[in-house]
Amino acid sequence: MSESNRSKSPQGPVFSRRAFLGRSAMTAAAAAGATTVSLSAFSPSARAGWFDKTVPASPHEPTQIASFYTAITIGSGYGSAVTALRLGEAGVSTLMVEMGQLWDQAASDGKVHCDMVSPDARAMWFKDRTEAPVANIMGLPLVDRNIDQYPGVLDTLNYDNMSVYVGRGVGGGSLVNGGMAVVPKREFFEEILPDINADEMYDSWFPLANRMLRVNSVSDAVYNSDYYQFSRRAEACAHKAGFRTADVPNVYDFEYMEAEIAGNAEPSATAGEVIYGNNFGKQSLDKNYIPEALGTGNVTLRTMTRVVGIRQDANGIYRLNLETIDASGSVTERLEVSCQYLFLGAGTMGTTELLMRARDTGTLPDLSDRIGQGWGNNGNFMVSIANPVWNTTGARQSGMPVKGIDNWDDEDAQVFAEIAPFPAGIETFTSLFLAITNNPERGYLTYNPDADRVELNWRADQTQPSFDAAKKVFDRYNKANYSRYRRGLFKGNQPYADFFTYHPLGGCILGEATDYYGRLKGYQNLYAVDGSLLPGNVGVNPFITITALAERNIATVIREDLGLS
Ligand code: FAE
Repeated sequence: MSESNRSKSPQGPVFSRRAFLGRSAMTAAAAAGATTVSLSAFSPSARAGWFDKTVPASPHEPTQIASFYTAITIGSGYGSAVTALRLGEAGVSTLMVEMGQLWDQAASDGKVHCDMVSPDARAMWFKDRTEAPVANIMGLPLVDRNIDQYPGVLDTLNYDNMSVYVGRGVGGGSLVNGGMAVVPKREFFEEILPDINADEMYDSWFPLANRMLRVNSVSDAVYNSDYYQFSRRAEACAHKAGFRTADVPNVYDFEYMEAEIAGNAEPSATAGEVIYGNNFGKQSLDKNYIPEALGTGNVTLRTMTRVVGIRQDANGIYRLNLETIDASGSVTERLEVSCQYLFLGAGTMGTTELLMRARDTGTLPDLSDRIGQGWGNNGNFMVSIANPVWNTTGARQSGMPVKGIDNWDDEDAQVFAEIAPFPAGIETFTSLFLAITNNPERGYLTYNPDADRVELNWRADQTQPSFDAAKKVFDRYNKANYSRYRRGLFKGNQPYADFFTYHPLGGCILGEATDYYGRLKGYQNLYAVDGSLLPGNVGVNPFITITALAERNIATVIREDLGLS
């Protein structure tokens, strides 16, 4: 863990007057759009469940946009949010296009997001049933629920042998993630990206990302509360087995969590809220970068609008086809918008899909044949452990992990296993780990013209290196603690989950499909800015690296390509 990640409290003021203006701009745009519960909330499907179902808010009507902007950023996750802010600060008229909604309106239960215990339509992006990563409690399928289709906050892209979880809405993955904000070990960063100046990254860009995202660490008072018994227990067991543990910083505000625990603030992380969004406490991008960007007065946000096609005119101008949808998913408007500089921040899967579609259908035929290559799952591998009865883990658990077993320096079993909560509301004697392993296996994406989407080519046996490494660590853990592997939590009844990832990376790798600043080969003024740039595996949770690289890249692009400072 790097020193810069150890700070106990967020450094420096990042809530500027500009962010305040930006937040007001978001609210004003929203107010101009729709009422909180509009007609579609009275649709037959909503009425059918009138007495027993929460009625979600109707998404805001999208803001009107012009036909040309100097720059467009696609998506509103980490890469896009950083890019939009820095372009806005440089005075560049910029449009940010996001397919999901702005999550700031309460549903009929008074809350913006639902929790994990009783999820509803708000949970998932147009699905009939939730798809929680831990689907069962002790073998019983008690976790997932049938839900109404709605533009919810979490999406699963299901491919053969691998499901990819992604966030949908203003803020992208920051809305649904566990907030773990980890700077990679420098040695590993230098190994995977040898051509990026590591001094610059570690002296400037990682600290900037930490500061902007308000990364902080758990306080002793919070860590010693009931809500982290699960973590203290697993740490003690890890130490007994001879492993080191490390702090895992987070963007969840631990002062807020302390107030939650004391009963002085609305509970969020302590009330089973994470993967379907947090109502309070989490510093997601809609609380920092995005309002800052809108507050510059140069950035416009268009929600519920998906970019479906990209082409280039002879004069170099990019033309984008957009589709706007409503709460039912029906297309309400099709429009075209153009720009001089185009930044793709639609996430690893979204950016790669847009580029492969453009290359393979001939609208941007000169894109590199490296696009779609080098996809990795960041070595994600979940493990569940059954503790002996004297090792209780607690009925009350905070949703934000704060510690991990750090076995990365062991060449035979390179594992960083974060101690994850299992907030079932009862004592389960279960410890859960999200292990990040050094899996060198890579998949690739192909564009399927019939389905008009990309397919992930990933064989089931490609998770074997993760399995082998994790097994070495947890066999030793179990032996020292009289614990054993716990079945009954994951699909397939294995004590581990290797069939999904929260961390899809690659597809437009720096230095392969792009230059070392994300400029896509074959075209000018066309950039990838998100997780697709990273080579499949960063050894830790990726959003700090995505943010820091986006900061580094856009600083150079603004200076060199736009001739601004
Ligand atoms: P991302 O955040 O995925 O944003 C892309 C955005 O583009 C989304 O809002 C999309 O809706 C939008 N989009 C996609 N296609 C289009 C289109 N065609 N037109 C318009 N908009 C589009 O991109 N990482 C950590 O570092 N720590 C964690 O604790 C952690 N926990 C996670 C837990 C979960 C459940 C999940 C799903 C992810 C987690 N991650 C975590 C991963 C992290 O959130 C992810 O790496 C970043 O969000 C990726 O950032 P990007 O900028 O690449």
